[in-house]
Amino acid sequence: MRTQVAIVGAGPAGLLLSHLLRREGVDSILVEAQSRQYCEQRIRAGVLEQGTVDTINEAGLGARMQREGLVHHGIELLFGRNRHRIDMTGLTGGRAITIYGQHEVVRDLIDAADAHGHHMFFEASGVSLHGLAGDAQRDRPEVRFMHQGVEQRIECDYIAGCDGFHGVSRNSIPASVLRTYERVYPFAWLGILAEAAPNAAELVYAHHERGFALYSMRSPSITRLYLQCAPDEDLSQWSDDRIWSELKTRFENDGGWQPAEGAILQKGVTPMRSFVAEPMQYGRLFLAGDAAHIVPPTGAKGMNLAVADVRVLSQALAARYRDGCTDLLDAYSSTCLERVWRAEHFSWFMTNMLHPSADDTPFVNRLKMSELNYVTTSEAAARSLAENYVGLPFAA
Ligand code: RFL
Ligand code: PHB
Repeated sequence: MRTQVAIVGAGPAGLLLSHLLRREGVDSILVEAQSRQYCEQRIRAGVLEQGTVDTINEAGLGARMQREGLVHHGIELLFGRNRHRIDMTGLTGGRAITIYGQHEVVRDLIDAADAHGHHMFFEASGVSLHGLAGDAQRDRPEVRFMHQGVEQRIECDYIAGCDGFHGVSRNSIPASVLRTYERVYPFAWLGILAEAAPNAAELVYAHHERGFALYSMRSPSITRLYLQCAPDEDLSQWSDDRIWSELKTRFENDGGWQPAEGAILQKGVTPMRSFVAEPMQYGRLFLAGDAAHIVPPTGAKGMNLAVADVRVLSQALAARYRDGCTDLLDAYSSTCLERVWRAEHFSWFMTNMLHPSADDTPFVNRLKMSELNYVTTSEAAARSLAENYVGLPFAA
């Protein structure tokens, strides 16, 4: 097979890229290791920045998100038994976030890809990348894989590595070329999905001496909650009763609010990591999304960064095919990394501020409380948090 851009991975990055390229008249073929159903049901992120919502709408893919997404204008920080609201919309000149599950985004993107006749291979195994170095005389980029027992090869001009943190793309780049930066946190999140109608209007990020807790939601009937836990936490030790009791303790407040309880539909443990690989390009291979960078979920930035990357990449590829100009492609890595490092800092900042850690000295504990007091009492500090949380605007 032959195409202009071979895309590896059907997460938000790979799927959205295939749509943005089609709209620019650029052909692509997408290769995914998992089944379509698995991709559509994987429960992950839930917060879409304004710029992510705008990008999905501009691509003509936002109809269901506009109907079912929950628009939020603020978040709450709970500490010292008090709830403090950050008025994101008021502090950012009208920007907001939308609560809409990542699996719903993925479902919408796959449905639209079907409708437009995108060429996609699910359940591909043994995916490997070849001819990346970019010397057009010698190297022809190629993606090889097995599909339904048949060996397949896609010849292409460029490969988009959108295959997440554990994919093959980043590891196809010679180690001597890549520089990586990493922090692994000494805690994780135990996340649940509960059949309970949300009884708070906005997300609640709670700092408690027993650990962080987050109140989020997916729809008018489903709540999503997280508890800070150990990275090697044994889920079998967490009965439903123990989870609810711990959540109630961590959300304790003088107003008496408690998260509404319901049947627990799903439980899981998410490790917390910050990671960046630079540069995000090697020859004909461009990394996008979690393949190049990971943020801890406290800043709700992961999926939004994936969307921002493919927005830049689609514009750069469009310029290359439209007028042969590779300036934007050459600048891809440095353009993306600017936003990536801002999000890395914000996610690290939110994570540190909100999670007590066994390693913290009493001095560090006091600093965290001071930071929480500052962002909830100083308009300047609150505005900085709000501007990062709703997401910085895209360059024109
Ligand atoms: P994905 O979604 O991991 O997709 C990569 C795809 O590549 C496939 N793949 C391969 N395909 C072919 N060949 C191979 N060798 C392959 N290896 C892997 C995989 O099967 C998969 O389909 O990466 P992408 O597209 O870059 O998207 C990134 C986001 O998924 C991720 O950043 C977010 O989920 C992170 N995240 C959050 N981000 C937000 O923006 N807002 C949030 O509120 C938020 N909350 C979260 C989160 C992540 C969480 N977890 C579970 C890590 C909350 C949690 C709990
Ligand atoms: C979620 O709803 O899954 C969620 C919300 C906010 C975060 C992380 C995850 O910061």
